[in-house]
Amino acid sequence: MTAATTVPLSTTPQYRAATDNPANPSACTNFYKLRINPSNTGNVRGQSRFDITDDITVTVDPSFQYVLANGGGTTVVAENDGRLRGLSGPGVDLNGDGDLLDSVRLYTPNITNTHRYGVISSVIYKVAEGHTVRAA
Ligand SMILES: [Ca+2]
Ligand SMILES: [Ca+2]
Repeated sequence: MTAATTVPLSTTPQYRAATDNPANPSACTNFYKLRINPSNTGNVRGQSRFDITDDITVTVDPSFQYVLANGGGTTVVAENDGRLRGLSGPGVDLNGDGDLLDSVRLYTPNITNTHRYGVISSVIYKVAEGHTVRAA
């Protein structure tokens, strides 16, 4: 009879590759705080109408939309990646374990800032009493 050999779960290839293993840099990608997308949004609209003649009316409706938004996102970065080394540095020990050999998932959100201008205008022509044509 031989003694059973126990292999720690954390050393099996299946566990190291598991998506719920925090030591796996490709894991934990569904953590909701990495996907938040707050947004500051503002909209301003104007309305104007010009009666050019008794039969012709022009409308001009300008608008402006401002959006500053965060799309969330992550990137797995090696501790000796060029973005961390700079021109001549060795890198950064991101996980604090004393070496520069690891890859760590970093929060790398994408930011968008949009200024959207718009104008909607039309010309309304009264062909006859009760009949109008509008081109917008
Ligand atoms: Ca390290
Ligand atoms: Ca290490």
